[in-house]
Amino acid sequence: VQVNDNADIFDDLLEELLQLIYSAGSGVITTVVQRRNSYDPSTIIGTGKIEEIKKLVEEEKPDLVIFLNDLKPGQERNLAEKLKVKVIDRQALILDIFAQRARTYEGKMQVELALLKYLLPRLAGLGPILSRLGGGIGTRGPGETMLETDRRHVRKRIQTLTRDIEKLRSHRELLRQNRHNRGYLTASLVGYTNSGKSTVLNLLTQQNVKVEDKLFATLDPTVGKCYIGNGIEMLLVDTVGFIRHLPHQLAGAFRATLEEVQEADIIIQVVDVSHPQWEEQLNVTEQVLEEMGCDNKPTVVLLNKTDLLKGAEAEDSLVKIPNGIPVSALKNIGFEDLREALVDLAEENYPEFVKRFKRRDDTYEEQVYSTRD
Ligand SMILES: Nc1nc2c(ncn2[C@@H]2O[C@H](COP(=O)(O)OP(=O)(O)OP(=O)(O)O)[C@@H](O)[C@H]2O)c(=O)[nH]1
Ligand SMILES: [Mg+2]
Repeated sequence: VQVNDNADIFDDLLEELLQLIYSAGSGVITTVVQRRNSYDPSTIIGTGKIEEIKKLVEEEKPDLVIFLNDLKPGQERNLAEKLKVKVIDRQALILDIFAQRARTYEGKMQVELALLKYLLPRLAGLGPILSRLGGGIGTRGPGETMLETDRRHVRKRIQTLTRDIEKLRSHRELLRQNRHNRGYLTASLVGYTNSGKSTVLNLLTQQNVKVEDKLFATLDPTVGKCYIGNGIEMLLVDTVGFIRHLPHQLAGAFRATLEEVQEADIIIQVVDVSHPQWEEQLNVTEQVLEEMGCDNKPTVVLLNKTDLLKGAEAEDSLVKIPNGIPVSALKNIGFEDLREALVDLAEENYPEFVKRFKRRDDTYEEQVYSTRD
């Protein structure tokens, strides 16, 4: 539903929703848009539109109808009853992607926690709708087994998960302190989802993080060691991608990743400058960094995917972000400039640390570089 408060970015939000659906491994039969001055409180769309969609549902028999707008539990129920099909919103879709991608023990706990918090207010009255379902989006995670149990059970599980995650958190805290003691500065790769963070990490650290042309390919933080020059070694941390209007359950739940950013000595912002909305994506990232109190950390901005740009366009992004470093992670272009910038940042901001831990072995540099290329 396009309303006044989302009118200017509506098309882009819709395009992103389609990408999210593909990233969840699903497909789109058809898209229906309604322009209104305000949402209908009980169903957000109007009665005429409901009839139209109901007909489409009868003809096309989709597994589910996904709304771009956030739905309240009651609205979701009303729509599902009227349309006779499962209805979910963008938040549930993002949760589903996260549920598919989480790999580590902690990642899985975080996702389960987020799913349960999302489901709790929706448990009443879900029975007949959910039981009609086969597989696919919205059916993963604890949803179906939780139906038989009651809400008290869910609350208890939420408590347990919260406590266990807290325990793991203090463990991670220790690991991080260890990094400093062992002589590493840490740089966090942050940026909008699909901007190329994992590709950069793989390139610089010879890791093998899964790179995909999908939103939220990375969920669990990955760390790799990287020699940046001048005797300085750095740990690079790959993180979950940012997206506008991240479901708040997830923003909280993915503290694991966010904490990595908060604890980082240096931030490497990765921007996909070939994306038509890259400036807005950069704004979203900066806003989140600001909310996390990380906006004052030493930062480099990587203008990535410049291989997809024509000459003049690349200049254009450089004019807008004068300190940005144009690179192509796919083609390994521009990374000497990144290394230099990182050395400068490290020496400027952490001089004591650099002096104390400088590697003196001259052959080191050659070794590292010869394994690359
Ligand atoms: N043309 C081009 N494609 C790139 C470049 N860097 C990354 N890509 C592609 O962009 C897509 C996303 O890359 P990832 O490294 O997975 O992006 P990410 O930021 O880690 O994404 P999430 O983990 O999903 O948030 C992949 O298809 C990459 O191959 C680049 O410099 N040029
Ligand atoms: Mg990634």
